Amino acid sequence: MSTQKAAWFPSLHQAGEAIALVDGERSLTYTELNDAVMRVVAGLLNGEESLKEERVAFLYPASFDYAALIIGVVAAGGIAVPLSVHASAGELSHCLSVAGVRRLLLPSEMRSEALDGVCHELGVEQLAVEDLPEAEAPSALPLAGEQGALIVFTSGTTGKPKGVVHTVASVSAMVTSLIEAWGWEATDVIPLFLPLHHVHGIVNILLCALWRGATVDLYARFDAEQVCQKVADDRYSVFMAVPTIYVKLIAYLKTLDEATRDQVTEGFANMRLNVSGSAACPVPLFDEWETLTSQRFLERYGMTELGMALSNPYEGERRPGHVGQPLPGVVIKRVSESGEEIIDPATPGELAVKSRTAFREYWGNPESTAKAFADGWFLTGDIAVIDEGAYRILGRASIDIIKSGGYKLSALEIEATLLEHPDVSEVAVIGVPDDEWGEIVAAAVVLANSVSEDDLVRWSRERMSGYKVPREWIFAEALPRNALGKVTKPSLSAWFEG
Ligand code: MCA
Ligand code: AMP
Repeated sequence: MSTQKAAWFPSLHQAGEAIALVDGERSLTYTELNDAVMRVVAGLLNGEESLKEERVAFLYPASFDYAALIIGVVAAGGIAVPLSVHASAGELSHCLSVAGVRRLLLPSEMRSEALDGVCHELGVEQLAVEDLPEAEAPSALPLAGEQGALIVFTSGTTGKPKGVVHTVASVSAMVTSLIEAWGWEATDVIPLFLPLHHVHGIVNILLCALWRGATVDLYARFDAEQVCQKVADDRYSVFMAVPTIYVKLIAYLKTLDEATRDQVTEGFANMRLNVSGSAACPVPLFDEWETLTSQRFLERYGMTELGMALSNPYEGERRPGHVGQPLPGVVIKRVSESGEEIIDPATPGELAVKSRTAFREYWGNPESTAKAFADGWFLTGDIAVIDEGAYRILGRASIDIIKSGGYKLSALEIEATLLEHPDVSEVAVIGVPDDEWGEIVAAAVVLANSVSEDDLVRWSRERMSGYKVPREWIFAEALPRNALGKVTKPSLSAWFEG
């Protein structure tokens, strides 16, 4: 047992024999988690005193190793770069090179010829957690608040995904503010089936639960049947998901016989909290969930760069279609296109935010970092009004940002990839409304040579994550353009409606 503790993570000192993580039949206590974290710390440092913001990437599914890495890399003074297990080799190459990664930790089953090629080209060493050298952890692990802790990638309206750098202070603030606002207790048990390369899964679920000494059940992916069995057993006290998952849960519940369905809905009813976020929760979904489970969603609004900014109250009125009020420590104003503050609550304005949870920079991209702020206010690109004291998100300022199943996707990034196809001469990508996914990706394509939709899909899947590949395609002679030659995307929506 290690006597060393990771200074920034209080539960590792306190929670002892309580269960931190459950993975199928196996469980890990906090003492064991601390040991695993300390092995990672010692192995990565291998005699050095600090990783000095080395970006250590990892490609692990939800697992004990993932948890030890995300805490251990930070405790050792490094920046944790959790990568998507669904990403293509090209997407991983972009992330590794933007973040300047030298070491990538991954289990052997995640290795591939394509990734070997990428790592060889970039000079990235690949190793598994068990390959880390056995070494002595240093006696002290001091951390400064402004030190980088985490890089998560986010799509923007320009170019490829940017690496959002959170610091020890901003991650700690995200976690402690949610623990306080949503009443986390050490007795809480939560399922984790969201991807572990985004803030929702990483911070709101994994880090909040572990920081507080609660228990997390790990799932390789979302599987309604698996999760609902545990819900029916009253295993969980807290549930957090994106709206698409609640839509899928309702569809699954409808397939069950009445007695089984009652057990599951009772399991949800018995929880202390159901949270919906990452995308707008439609009011009919809010109402249907309440009718089925008696749970009124706590809907909140967040962003990779900010963590959570707005939240309906844990105690008090939770209003459907609204995202509540600023969390403690978050200051929000709404601005017009010319940057002036909008005072009238009913006039739509872009949300501009100051918060101790805000990111430090886009890694290696001072230009984008500077553009993201106006006088110290982070510009979210989301348009909102205030209805009787509660914020309501109307949509995004840019048509080029798509939200599908809670994933934020850049239309421009998808277009740029499709244009690499030798038979594609023009392409425009938009999000079209969809009851299950919020929006789905749709592409209008002008071909230089004939190619089938199936071939284009197959080709795309090798180059982008499955969730970025367009679900709807229209092949046209030309795209609608304005006098300046720019594609008029709003008019494209009508094509897909047809
Ligand atoms: C999967 N597919 C998708 C998506 N996800 N297509 C479009 N949009 C998606 N989001 C594809 C799969 O590749 C699959 O294709 C097909 O859809 C059907 O898969 P299915 O089994 O039905 O779906 P799934 O694989 O179970 O995924 C659905 C999901 C997933 C569980 C809802 O999309 C998901 O985990 N979303 C959450 C994303 C998230 O955590 N976002 C947070 C970022 P095929 O079978 O043909 O391969 S936002 C954030 O962090 C901020 C701070 C915030 O506010 O929270
Ligand atoms: P990401 O950049 O992936 O972290 O996604 C953040 C974006 O998700 C925000 O800028 C919003 O557009 C959207 N979002 C998150 N939560 C909500 C919500 N409750 N309602 C509407 N949009 C949301």
